Amino acid sequence: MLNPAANAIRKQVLTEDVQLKLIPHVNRVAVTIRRLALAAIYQAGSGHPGGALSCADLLACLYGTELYFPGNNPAHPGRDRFVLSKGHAAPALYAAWAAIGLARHEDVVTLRKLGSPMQGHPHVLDLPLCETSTGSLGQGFSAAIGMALGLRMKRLSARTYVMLGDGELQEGEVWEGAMFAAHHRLSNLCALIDYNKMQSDDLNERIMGLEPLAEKWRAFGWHVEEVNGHRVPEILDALRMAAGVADRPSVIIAHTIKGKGVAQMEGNPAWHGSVKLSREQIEAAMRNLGVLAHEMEDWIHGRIV
Ligand SMILES: Cc1ncc(C[n+]2csc(CCOP(=O)(O)OP(=O)(O)O)c2C)c(N)n1
Ligand SMILES: [Mg+2]
Repeated sequence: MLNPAANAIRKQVLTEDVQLKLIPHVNRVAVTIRRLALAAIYQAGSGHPGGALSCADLLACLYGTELYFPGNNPAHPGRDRFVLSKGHAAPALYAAWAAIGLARHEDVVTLRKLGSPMQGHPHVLDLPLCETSTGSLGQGFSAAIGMALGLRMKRLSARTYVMLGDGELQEGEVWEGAMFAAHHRLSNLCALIDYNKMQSDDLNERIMGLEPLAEKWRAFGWHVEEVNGHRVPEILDALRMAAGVADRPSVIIAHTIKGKGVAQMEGNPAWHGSVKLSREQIEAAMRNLGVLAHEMEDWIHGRIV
């Protein structure tokens, strides 16, 4: 069921004026996420590039526009929550913070270094912007559901967003959470699935298939939107539709490409992680992402402000 405001909100996203301003902005955020996440993984000598690149456009939509921080204060109790349940994509999360000015680019490239708060998986005690530690697949989803319930109990209108990998959906915990959230009609909860069709070493369908995925979520009592996870207008539209659903949680199944944006990585499970990028590989990747020769050193060292 949609609440009456939903169509109005939807129209707002689709007006030409909003599209003209918002979409180029979100696309720029996505480019920064991809470049900076890869620079960080290169500098660390280890990390998960494939799943960081596949979720970059989703993160750009969330941090570029969707997440609401009252007074621009990301610590405000009334802030929207975001949980990266697929915590191994942490470099993309840190890069998203930097892309909108919540973190410094130069800090993102300290990824996985001794003493850095920006470790390979997000740590709640080290990172003020992190809502809960993640990395053990499935757990972030449960924590996010608890946050959504807590917000409702406190009568706060903030929303909770949580991103899961498709391989992560093989965790039994996810389906217990899905039942719980639907039972409690947590309409302030929106899950995004980075459906890149791959997990660690191979295609999901060769390990443990997920289809029919949309039907499964519907059967569990969720509102389902299905989008191309690299098309910003589609993602924004789905987020608005989800915000308008009043009686159940929503899930956005985002069809994505693992390694999106970098030719050598696209659709190749070898780039899941944990991989070390050579100098030639990072330069080729940066060129794919539109970095010009004279900008190369600055991007690789996180010197862009
Ligand atoms: C409980 C748990 N089991 C195993 C792992 C190791 N692991 C890290 S990433 C990954 C694959 C995840 O695949 P997917 O969710 O599809 O992530 P993406 O394709 O977005 O990188 C696995 C098995 C883990 N982090 N947590
Ligand atoms: Mg995957």
